[in-house]
Amino acid sequence: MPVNLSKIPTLRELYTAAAITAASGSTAYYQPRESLLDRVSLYQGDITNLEIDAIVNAANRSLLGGGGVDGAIHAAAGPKLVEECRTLNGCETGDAKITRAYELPSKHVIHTVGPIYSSRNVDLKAEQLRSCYKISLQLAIENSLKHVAFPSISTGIYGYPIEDATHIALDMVRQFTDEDEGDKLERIIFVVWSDADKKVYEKLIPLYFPLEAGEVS
Ligand code: AR6
Repeated sequence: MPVNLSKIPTLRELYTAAAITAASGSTAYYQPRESLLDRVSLYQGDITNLEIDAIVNAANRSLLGGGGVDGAIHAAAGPKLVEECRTLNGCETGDAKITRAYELPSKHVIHTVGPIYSSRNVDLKAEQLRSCYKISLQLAIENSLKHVAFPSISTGIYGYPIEDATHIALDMVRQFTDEDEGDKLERIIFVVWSDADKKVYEKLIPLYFPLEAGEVS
């Protein structure tokens, strides 16, 4: 069942509904930026249903499909997706490549390869995960796409701790949207699957996308 952009709640809507509770001003990591509340979303559900410009796939280096969200995307897109992926010659960890989306309701799939987590080399893993978000956003802009939805990259089969990964995802997206080219993106959607992951995003979002002081939460 395709889900249209108008059905995906923005942060402003979530704050208003008290699904997200504002952090007090002093604890937020960034200044409030009013316009971002309408341009960033948190959505719980199946990313393959989103009827938007691009969904991001948490792929592996072969780009030829796998389990988790990757399996769901390939199953819903149909066999032409893997045919196009075969022409791409794989993808390095931290990089991203774009394809059409075939039978999916979205227009494109951005395939990125997150790091396989290990507690050794944490700095490298974090840098690779940041790069997944950054390069995916850059690819969207290069292709004149206005909406991008991210699953929680690397936090399933690849084992990245959800809180650490969520800080990275929110921080990278906030930094990117604060840069000039970030203004070209009309909607960035964080997609969560489990209730536990949703709670982590709800807790951390106010640190990166705070309300103006005095705004009702
Ligand atoms: N919609 C949204 N999120 C989903 C969906 C879905 N349909 N299905 C799962 N998730 P994972 P990774 C969530 O394991 O850790 C594959 O085999 C899931 O709950 O899909 O980056 C690839 O080929 C979790 O929060 O990706 C690679 O080999 C998040 O998506 C490897 O897994 C990411 O979990 C990549 O592992």
